[in-house]
Amino acid sequence: MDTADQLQLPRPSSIAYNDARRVLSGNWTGCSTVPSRTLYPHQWSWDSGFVAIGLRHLSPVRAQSELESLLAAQWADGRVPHIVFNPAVPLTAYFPSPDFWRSSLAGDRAGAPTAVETSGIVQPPIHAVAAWLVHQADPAASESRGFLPRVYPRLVAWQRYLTERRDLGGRGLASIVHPWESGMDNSPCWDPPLSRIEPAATATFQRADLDHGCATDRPTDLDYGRYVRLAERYRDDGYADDAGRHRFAVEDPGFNALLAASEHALADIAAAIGADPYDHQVRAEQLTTALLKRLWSQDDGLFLCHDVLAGRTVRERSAAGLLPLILPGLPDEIATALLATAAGEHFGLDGSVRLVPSYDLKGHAFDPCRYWRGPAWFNVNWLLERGLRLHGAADRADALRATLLGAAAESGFAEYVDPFTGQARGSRDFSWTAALTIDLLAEVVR
Ligand code: 2M8
Repeated sequence: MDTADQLQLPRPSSIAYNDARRVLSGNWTGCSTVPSRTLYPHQWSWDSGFVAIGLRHLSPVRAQSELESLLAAQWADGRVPHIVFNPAVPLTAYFPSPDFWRSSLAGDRAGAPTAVETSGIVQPPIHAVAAWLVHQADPAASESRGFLPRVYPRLVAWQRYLTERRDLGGRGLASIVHPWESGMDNSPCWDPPLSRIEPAATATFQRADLDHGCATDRPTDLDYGRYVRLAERYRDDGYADDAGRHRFAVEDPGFNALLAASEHALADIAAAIGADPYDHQVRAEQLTTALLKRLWSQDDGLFLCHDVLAGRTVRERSAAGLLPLILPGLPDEIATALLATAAGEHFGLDGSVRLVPSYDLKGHAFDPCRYWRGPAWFNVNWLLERGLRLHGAADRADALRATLLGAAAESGFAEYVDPFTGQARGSRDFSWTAALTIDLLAEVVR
């Protein structure tokens, strides 16, 4: 494997670029990247997708390794776990630790690997999109290592797990079974379904996040108790996904938009390696149609979550509801309505915020500091930047790109920022913030 000082590909000369590169070098473990050396000292699933998208400009081999090390921990049922644990990291460094998830034992029937410990839940499926972008950055490097033929079967199995095992509502969409599966862990969208979960007593677990983060930026103990209870139940049920077993099942538009985008990417990958792209194209269309039919709210001009177990729409506006903008197959009137919503009073892209908040600026639960309840996140804004460009809003995309780059560098590559001021929140030297900075700068130079 190449070493940190080999991140030497030709690059735009900019202080931000070099600083971002330093963050990624510092967070590299030898085969993958930790999101943060302090708060998140293992490998996270969708983080690795975003990191690979940035790394492809620095070292295509390292970008490939980022994705392949994650996919090596895939379960036999196809799920790609949300955390792959590094055995060299002390158990107390992060909670819930491997001895909580007990994947190799509790996940036995679901086909958890035995060579590595992982969590048992998943995260949004950005991976096929990332693999295709990594390939495109240097097709020769990709072909010489057989990258696409190696990852394609694993990516297909991962997508099939989601479309087949996780269609818990039978409505053609994947459900998340834990708030952490959305990646937007503490969103107010989870409050109604979470309120039905009896929290684990705080005395029964020891949070590690508060050792590194400010309590006002992080979820409350009550929310944590509910996260823990849900994860325990899933684990004690052998991580089974059969009908009727889950206590939390929500169709999230952000998660499903990435699922559909990844089917488009799988179609591209299939065509590139001589496989048949047809099934992927059909699935991408079916997922887009299901998103429109099931989750679109004409009144809100936004996609909304659906609480499968309660059979109800969750009436909260989250940035996840804007993410279907990344899909090429959206009808024009839907894309136009989404662009208007992004620019309007709830998300402020008309200039009232620096970056799009994770949650409704006018919402009852809005908090500019607390984790996924208002702050702006760089991966969400990066996805929106692409969506704006895809749907003809190039000026807005350019402006968002400029603010993203400014806020990332000024905040010390923060995990998230206050959407109005850009003030840093959460951890600093955060990997996807650095990686997506590199990606945006590299794209400007092209
Ligand atoms: C956050 O989630 C983890 C649990 O997975 C945590 O709070 O401990 C989220 O922001 C998630 O989206 C992200 O992937 C993870 C690591 O950066 O941190």
